[in-house]
Amino acid sequence: MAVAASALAALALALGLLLLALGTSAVEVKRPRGVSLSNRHFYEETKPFTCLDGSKTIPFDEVNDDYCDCKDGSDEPGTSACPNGSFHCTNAGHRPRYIPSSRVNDGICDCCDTTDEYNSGAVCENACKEQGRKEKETLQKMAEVAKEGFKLKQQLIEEAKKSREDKQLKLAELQKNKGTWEERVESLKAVKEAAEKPEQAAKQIHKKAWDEVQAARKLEREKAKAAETFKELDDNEDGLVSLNEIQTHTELDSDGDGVVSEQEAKTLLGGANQVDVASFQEEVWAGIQDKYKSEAVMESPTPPDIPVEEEADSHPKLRHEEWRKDDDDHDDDGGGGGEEQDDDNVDDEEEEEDDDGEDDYKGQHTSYFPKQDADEEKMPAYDEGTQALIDVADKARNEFSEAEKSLKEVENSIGSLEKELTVDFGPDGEFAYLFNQCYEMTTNEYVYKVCPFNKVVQKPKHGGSETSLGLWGSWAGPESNKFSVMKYEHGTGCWQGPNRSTLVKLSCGKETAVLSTSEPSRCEYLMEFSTPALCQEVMDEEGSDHDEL
Ligand code: MAN
Repeated sequence: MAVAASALAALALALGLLLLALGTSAVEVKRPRGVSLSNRHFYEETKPFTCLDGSKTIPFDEVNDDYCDCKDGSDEPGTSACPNGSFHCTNAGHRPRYIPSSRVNDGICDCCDTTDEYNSGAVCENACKEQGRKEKETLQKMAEVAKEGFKLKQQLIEEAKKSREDKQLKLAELQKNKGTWEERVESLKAVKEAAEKPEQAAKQIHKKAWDEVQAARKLEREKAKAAETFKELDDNEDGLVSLNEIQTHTELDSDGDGVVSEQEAKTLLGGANQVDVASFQEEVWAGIQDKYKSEAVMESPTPPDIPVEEEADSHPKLRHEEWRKDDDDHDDDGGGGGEEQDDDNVDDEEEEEDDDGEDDYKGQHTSYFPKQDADEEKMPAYDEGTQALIDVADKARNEFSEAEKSLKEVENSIGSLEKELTVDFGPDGEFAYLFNQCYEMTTNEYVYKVCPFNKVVQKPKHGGSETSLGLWGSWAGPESNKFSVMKYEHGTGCWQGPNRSTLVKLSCGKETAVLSTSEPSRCEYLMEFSTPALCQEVMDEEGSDHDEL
C-alpha cells in the first residue's frame, strides 16, 4: 500500500494524537457548545464576549442564542445561526473536527460523537470509537509500509553511493583508456597511410600495364573487325574495296538521299577510288564503322518473335555463345586488395550488361562481332609483390578501423556515464536505482511505460506504434517535497494541441511500480508511481514524542 509523501511526515504525529485520544478517557472541560478546547478561553461565562475578529462585544448570554451577532460567526459556535460559523466536534475516541455550522441540527449526523445533531430529532450513534479503530489500523498499516520502505530506502542509498563511486572510478579509467586509444588510433593511422602509399603505387603500375594490354587488345579487335568488313565489302575478292562496292551499302549514305553516290563513296574511301586492306583499316574503317551494317547480319533470318522465356529456353546456346560472348563479370576485381580495380575494358561496341538478353536481337549489328573471352576482360590478379603490399595495407586498415571502433565505444561509454552522473537522483541518490529501468501498466486501451529519467511512452494494446508522452524533464514537486513529482515533457505533438507531457507522482511504497495512469486533460498524462525511495522515517509508538502533545 502506498502512502502519500506529504502525509508521511504527519503520520507519526497523527498516530500519536490518535493513540493519545484513544488511550485517554475524555475529560469534559466545560465550554459553550461547538467551541474547541483551544478556543475555550475566549468564551468566559463571567465576561462579555468579544467576537473573535474583534469587531463587536456582546453580553455572554448572547453566545449561542441562535442569533448571529458577530460577522465572523464566532458568537454562534453551537448553532446554525451564522452562515459562516464553524462547529467543533470533540469526537472523543477519534479525531476532533470542525464542520460548517449550517450542518448543525440539519438532520444528518456529521460528527461521529453525534454532537452536531442535539436538537434535530435525528438518531445518531456514536461511531467515534469504531472510526478511530479503523483509522488506527489504516495508519498502522501505512506506518508499517513506511517503515519497511524506509529500510529499503537506506539500502538504496547505500547501493547508490557504492554504484556512484564505482561509476566515477570507471569513468576515470575510461578517460585514461581514451587517451591510450587516441594515441593508438593516431599511430595506426600513420601506419595505414604509410602502407597505403606503396600499395597505391604498385596498384597503379599494375593498372597501367593492364590498361595498355586492354588498349592493345582493343586495337587488335578493331583491326580484325576492319579486316572482316573489308572481306565482306570486297565482293569481287580482288583484294581491294572499290567505289561500287562501297555504294552497295546504302546505310553509308551521308546526304540522306538513300543512295551512296560515287562522290560520297570516294569521300568515304578518303579520296581514293579503291583501297587495300591496310588503308581500309587505317583510314576508312573509323569513318564508317558506326553506320556500317554487316551483310551477314542483314542476311541472317529475323529472330522469331517469341516470348522471352521460351526464347531463352530454345536458344540458350545461340544467345550465349554466338551473340553474347561477352557475358562476363566486369566487376570482378581480379583478386586481392578489396579496393576498386576499375579496369577500363568495356568496349565501345558493348551493350549494357543485360542478363535476360531480351534486347539482343534488336541490337544485333552492334553485337555481331564476337567479343573476347571473359577471362580476357578481367584484370589479372596482382603480382605477388603488389599483393603483398595490399595485404599489408589491408591489415593496417583493419587495425586502424578496429582501433577507431574501440575509441568510439570508449567515448560512448564516457558520454553515457557522464550523463548518468549528472542526473539528480535525490538528496541521497535514493532514486538512482530507477535509472535504466522501465515500469509498465496496461489499461483497457494502452500499455503505458515509464523509464525513469528517460521517457514515458504509450502503446496501443492491440498493435500500433509507440507514442512519446514525454522525455525526462525535471523534478517538479512542491518546494517542500520536490522529489515527489517527475515531469516528462516534449512528447509527440497532440493534434491541434500541445506536445504530450506527463507528471509522475511518486509515493512511498515497498514496491516499485506504476499504480495508475490517467489523462486528466487531453495529451496531459498523470501516473502514480510507488517507490521506497520516497519513504520517510516513521517514529514507532515508543519512539514518538506524543506524550508532549
Ligand atoms: C491518442 C492517445 C490519446 C490522446 C489522443 C489525442 O489517441 O495518445 O491518449 O488523447 O491521441 O488525440
